[in-house]
Amino acid sequence: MALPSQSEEQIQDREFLRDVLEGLGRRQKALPCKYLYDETGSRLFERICELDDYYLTRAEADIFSKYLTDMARRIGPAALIVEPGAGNCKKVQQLLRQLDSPTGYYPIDISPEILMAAQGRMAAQLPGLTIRAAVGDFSDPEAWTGLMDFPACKKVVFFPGSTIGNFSPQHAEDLLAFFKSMLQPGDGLLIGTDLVKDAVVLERAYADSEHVTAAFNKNILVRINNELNADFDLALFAHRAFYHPLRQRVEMHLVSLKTHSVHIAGTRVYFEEGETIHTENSHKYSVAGFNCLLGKTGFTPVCHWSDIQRRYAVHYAQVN
Ligand code: AVI
Repeated sequence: MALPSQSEEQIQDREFLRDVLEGLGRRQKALPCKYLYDETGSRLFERICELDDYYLTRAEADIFSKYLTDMARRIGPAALIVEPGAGNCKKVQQLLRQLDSPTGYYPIDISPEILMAAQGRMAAQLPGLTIRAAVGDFSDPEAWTGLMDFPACKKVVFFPGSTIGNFSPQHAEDLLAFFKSMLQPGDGLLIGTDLVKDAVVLERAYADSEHVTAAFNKNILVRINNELNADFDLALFAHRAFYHPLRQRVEMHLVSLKTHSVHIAGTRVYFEEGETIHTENSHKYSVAGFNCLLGKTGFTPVCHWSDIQRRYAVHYAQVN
């Protein structure tokens, strides 16, 4: 097999290369799930959200439609909504419309393009609402400094989509504790979690019959090929997703279908037949388990709303 022409020095995204080589150098090969989301990955994820098998998005939307008035009542008047990882800011709109005289909206996202486009759309759709977008990593205190431009008021962190599930339990605890550190007593957290359920339902959601999740998972290899001058043969990897009941999480892997090697910016990486690259965890919570996590991080669980089939929950918690 010919060595790729582009050497390590010519790669633009050094951090991506470092993370990939470090992850693929481990005994259990792994890649950070944040790399699933380039432009193609984000588009594939949007398609996943529309799949019948991926019930999470619909269950959450049903909960919001049904209990919006109650949520707005719990939050109360003149609140400032902060949305870490806001993306296209779509989900928050019906909440902002329902709230009594919201003080403003503060979306935080790493992508300036997506955020600016969303800010423009929202300004047109919700005239009169003060929006101040912050470009940055939402786990960095720097991204939250713009909150000081708003008058003192109740703040509510809005974190939908079961995004918290993609963090390990320890990182989820650290992230919630960080959110809490950015808030004051009486401020709130409105957060979505996927609930523990039957493994068959969970596995269908992450190994859908239309193979969109498989394409989403394999896209990480396409990205490594394109950006890190690698020669992954996609036909030699299969998508696998399974529920791990003890860890209460769905794991996503790419399985090597035969023993072979791959070059990444001049470094050779070996794969045994059946060896996997672990690409994502999606943790599932019971309501009691999530309340326990909230309690550990300085939040008091106030209430939660669930769909009829109890597949998903939206929790409201307050800072002690
Ligand atoms: C973004 N996140 C909440 C999704 C999830 O369900 O864990 C990502 C995803 N991965 C495969 N399908 C969806």
